[in-house]
Amino acid sequence: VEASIPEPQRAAWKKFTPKGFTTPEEFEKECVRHIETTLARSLYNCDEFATYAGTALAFRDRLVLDWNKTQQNQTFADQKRVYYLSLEFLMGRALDNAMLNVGMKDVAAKGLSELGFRMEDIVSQEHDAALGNGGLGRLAACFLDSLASLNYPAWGYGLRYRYGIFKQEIVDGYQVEVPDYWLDFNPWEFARHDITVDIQFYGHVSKYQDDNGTSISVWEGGEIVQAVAYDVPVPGYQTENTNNLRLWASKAASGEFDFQKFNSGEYESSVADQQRAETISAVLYPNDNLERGKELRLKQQYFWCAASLYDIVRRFKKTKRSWKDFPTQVAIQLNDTHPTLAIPELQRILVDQEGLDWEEAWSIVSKTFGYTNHTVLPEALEKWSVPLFQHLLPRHLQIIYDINLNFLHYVERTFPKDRDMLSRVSIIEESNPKMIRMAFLALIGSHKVNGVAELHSDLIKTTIFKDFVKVFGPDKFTNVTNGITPRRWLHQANPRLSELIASKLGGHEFLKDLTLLHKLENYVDDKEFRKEFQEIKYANKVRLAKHIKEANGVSVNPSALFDVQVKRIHEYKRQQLNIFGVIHRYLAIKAMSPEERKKLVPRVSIFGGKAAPGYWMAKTVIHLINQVGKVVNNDKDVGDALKVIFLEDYNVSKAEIITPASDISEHISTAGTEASGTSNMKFCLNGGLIIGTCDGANIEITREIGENNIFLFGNLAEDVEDLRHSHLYGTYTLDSSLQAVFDAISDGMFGDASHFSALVNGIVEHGDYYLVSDDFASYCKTQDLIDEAYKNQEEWWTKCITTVARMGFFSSDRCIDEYAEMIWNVEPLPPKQEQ
Ligand code: GPV
Repeated sequence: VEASIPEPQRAAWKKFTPKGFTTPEEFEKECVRHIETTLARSLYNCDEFATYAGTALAFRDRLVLDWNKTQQNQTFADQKRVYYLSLEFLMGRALDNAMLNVGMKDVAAKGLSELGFRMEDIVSQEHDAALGNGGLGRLAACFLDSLASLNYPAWGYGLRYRYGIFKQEIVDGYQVEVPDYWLDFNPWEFARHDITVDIQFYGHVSKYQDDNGTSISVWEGGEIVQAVAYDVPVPGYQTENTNNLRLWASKAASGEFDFQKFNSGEYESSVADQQRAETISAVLYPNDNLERGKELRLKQQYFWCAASLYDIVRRFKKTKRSWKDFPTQVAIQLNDTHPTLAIPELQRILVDQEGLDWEEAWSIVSKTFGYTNHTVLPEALEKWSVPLFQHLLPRHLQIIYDINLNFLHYVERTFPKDRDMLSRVSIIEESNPKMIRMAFLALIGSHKVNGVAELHSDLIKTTIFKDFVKVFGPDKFTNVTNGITPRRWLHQANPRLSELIASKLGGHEFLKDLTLLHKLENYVDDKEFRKEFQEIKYANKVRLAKHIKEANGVSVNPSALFDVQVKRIHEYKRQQLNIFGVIHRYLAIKAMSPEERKKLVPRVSIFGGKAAPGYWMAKTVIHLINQVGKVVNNDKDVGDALKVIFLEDYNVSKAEIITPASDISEHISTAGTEASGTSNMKFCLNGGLIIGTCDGANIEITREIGENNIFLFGNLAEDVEDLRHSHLYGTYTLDSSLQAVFDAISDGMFGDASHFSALVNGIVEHGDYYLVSDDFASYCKTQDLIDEAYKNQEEWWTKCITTVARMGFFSSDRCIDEYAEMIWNVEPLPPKQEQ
């Protein structure tokens, strides 16, 4: 690689390469310099936001220096890199993370206080980067943190949405969506106006003969949109290694400005055309575990895949290696099926543009990709209609047909007796219109397919991908159980617990090797340790109570049992089961004497989460929760015994306040529906217990922490199908306590009952698909067990501490090491030591 500054001049250059700050004074100098120059503010108009901005810019400078060195090191090292393609990166705030990762938070806190500000106030000025819906997007963010912290040469590729996930407001108990314009001030990105890719859409395919008489396909006509790169530095923890997250923004291609229109006075409509190009990356689709087949979404997917692959191929070509080396230099991981178009796109580049023959190209393609599946829910499996696809991406449709043809020929040869097999495994579903099954394409074009927890990885092999296990053999399928980064979800969200653990384990090494937590088992009976552990939980609850008071105007008792369910609102996640349980509890309280009520364990039921804007049932659940809260929280008979809170606009930064403050959190999906869940891991790591079904990662959490430390209930995945059948065709009666809850709702106890009839009828009349009634009795019984367990405080805290000690397995570092070894075959690249 050629340096742009000639050797004789490099000394001058190096002399002035910034070194960054190390003391509070040096930090203050940088912070104030940015406030006064970069931001053009002064002593007289510097508020908390400007101070946040100055602090962020000072740390950004530091990250950029590390980022530059890392990228140079990766280029010189010339070893295999990982590319993580995800339509969602739910990053949250960056400043706190950056300060902790470079080990300078204390320095900055001292500097800020000398300037007259408190760290907490400054950190909370930052707008969340919310380019994701829920678990899938947050997993991608945890993975970036681990990849950087473990020194893997890795890039993330995504879209730079102008609007992230909407902001949720609760108005009269209903969800209202407000656009999240987050780019007013974003110091964490670097616009690379010189790194652009032209992306083609529409048009047609022509066939030509080349000089040797072979026919070549050329995609012609249509329109061009330009992709512009925006780079976000991703710092590792206690390492100089700083990786890159490249996000693409769309704009009108240069030369696309319509001078015809301009000259004929249609200037405004010409500008409108420009804006149309920008809509591709304008907004994140707000659906979680649901696919809706919109053309603009397909455009987003192709735009992002094509830009990313162009970039990856361009970088590979600089190495001057032969194409057969591509899979030894490049690993691309597909985060769900959203980036599946990268498969036909790479095949197109190799065949149409680089002139490889089909077989050679396909062998490269199918060694390069790995595909992670995140759901078995049928409504979430992506399918694109063939006519739409034909219109937007005509050449890719041909390529997919050829991939399918070759694949089906192989299947036919291998299973000559099973005639139905072909239609079952075909990438094309023979419906009207025909549909392209993206999960099948992703699977066929990848060398490994993984699920995200053991149960889920088993389920994909027996349900949606059953036939493919026969075709490819079981070794193509594997499991990588999800994990979370302990840096954000322990050290940053719960600094006091992190320090307590460090004081016992002799330092913060556990943040890099979370299995070291097991040593905490030595302190389970340590009086002093237990006391501090409890005090920390209590302080975290006080902090959340303060937030609830400010946000909801309701006073909650920090000594009550905090029962939390925060996640996207979805029928399969069963917030309805939780709120029906709350109503059941309320009815029981109302039936008690004042003496009996005094003996109860006071409880605060806390909910949070967004509903997709078009998901009426989910919105009804939010409305019901708020209506129940209104009644319960104002009922003098109830007092502290029960409070019901819906926290508005649940997001990553709120999760950092909520997670450390729970006593019990709820992970109660119908068995077999939640692929993994990751917040279950976050709550346990912060010393909260969980109530859950035998689903997703709950099962492995139980195995790790022991079944005495978790409250499991409900039917098993293996029984779900039969139960559903019995609802529809068998003899079946509704659970009687649930009937009492429904009676209270229809009596109008929580307002106009007609508002909730669809919710109730889904269970009573339409087959109770999510088995709320089947699990209700065991859910309520388990909630009673929790009350009993909480009364025995000594045992309770033993459970909590033991849980933390046994959570080592669930670090996303373990996860990334597993991907690296089993799927990517990449090695870490430690930063070069400065000479
Ligand atoms: I597919 N997940 C998500 O957040 N959004 C989606 O569109 C799809 C999956 C989630 C799963 O629901 C969780 O169980 C899982 O823990 C998470 O992806 C990460 O794997």
